[in-house]
Amino acid sequence: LKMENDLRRALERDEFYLEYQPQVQLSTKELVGMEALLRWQHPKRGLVSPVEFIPVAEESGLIVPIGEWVLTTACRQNKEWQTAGYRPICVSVNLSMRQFLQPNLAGKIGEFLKRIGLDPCYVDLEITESMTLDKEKAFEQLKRLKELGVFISIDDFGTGYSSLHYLKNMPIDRLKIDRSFVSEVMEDSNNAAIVSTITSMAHHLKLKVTAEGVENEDQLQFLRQQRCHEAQGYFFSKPVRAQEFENIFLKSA
Ligand code: G
Ligand code: G
Ligand code: MN
Ligand code: NA
Repeated sequence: LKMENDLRRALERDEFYLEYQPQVQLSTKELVGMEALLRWQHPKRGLVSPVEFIPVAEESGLIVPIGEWVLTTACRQNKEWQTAGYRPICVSVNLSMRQFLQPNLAGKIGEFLKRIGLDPCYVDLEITESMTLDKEKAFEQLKRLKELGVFISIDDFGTGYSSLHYLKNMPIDRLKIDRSFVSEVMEDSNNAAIVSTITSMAHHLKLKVTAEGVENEDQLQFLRQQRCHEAQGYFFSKPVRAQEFENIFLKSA
């Protein structure tokens, strides 16, 4: 309850900020995207992990205004960088369950993007497998978002409820292989088999596939051999603040 009250004030007190983590195309080593990750600088507790506060925000409904802040801030930032003349890249934003199930989500996002002048093709919405449990609702939401022209990714793929049926039928664009499979891919042959199978399946289904949590060159090499499209992880960079992202990744791209 204490955290809930603190969260309630965090938006107006400007305690949130975003970090960005690069996403790299493996065939060209080109920067193609960035994932926006929410950070909360609590005045007394210091930096609080989203793992701690997102569930509280979700439970209380505060995730809706907080998620809206994340989405609008990340999209404005992306537009700002395009206006500054950097080569356009896509920004990935994590959606929570409540946000995803909001009526007229696509309408609101569409209006906002039009207002700031950002092409929807530079926005990627990350949802998790569990959000598609209610198949009909999820299908309707995804259909509207796809009509809008944004990109849809399944985050943490392989850790949740994944029926092959929904992969075949849901209008999605990309699978993000969960980092638990990538992390030991060189040591654990089961992980190697899982990564290889997900990548191959993505190719057959004409989906993009991104590996998360890439931390070393060996993993990268393995992923290239599997023809995985993109990668993200500490090997390239941890998530960093906007200014640092611009200095390190945009100015050199
Ligand atoms: O960046 P970090 O490893 O601390 O993130 C931990 C978890 O919090 C991840 O599962 C990530 O998806 C989630 N997360 C980070 N930012 C957001 C956000 O803006 N919205 C939601 N719903 N989840 C987020
Ligand atoms: O669930 P989601 O994929 O949104 O989580 C992203 C989180 O994973 C981020 O909070 C980020 O801090 C973390 N992360 C990103 N790259 C790596 C990595 O290479 N290794 C580990 N252990 N965590 C990572
Ligand atoms: Mn994510
Ligand atoms: Na993940």
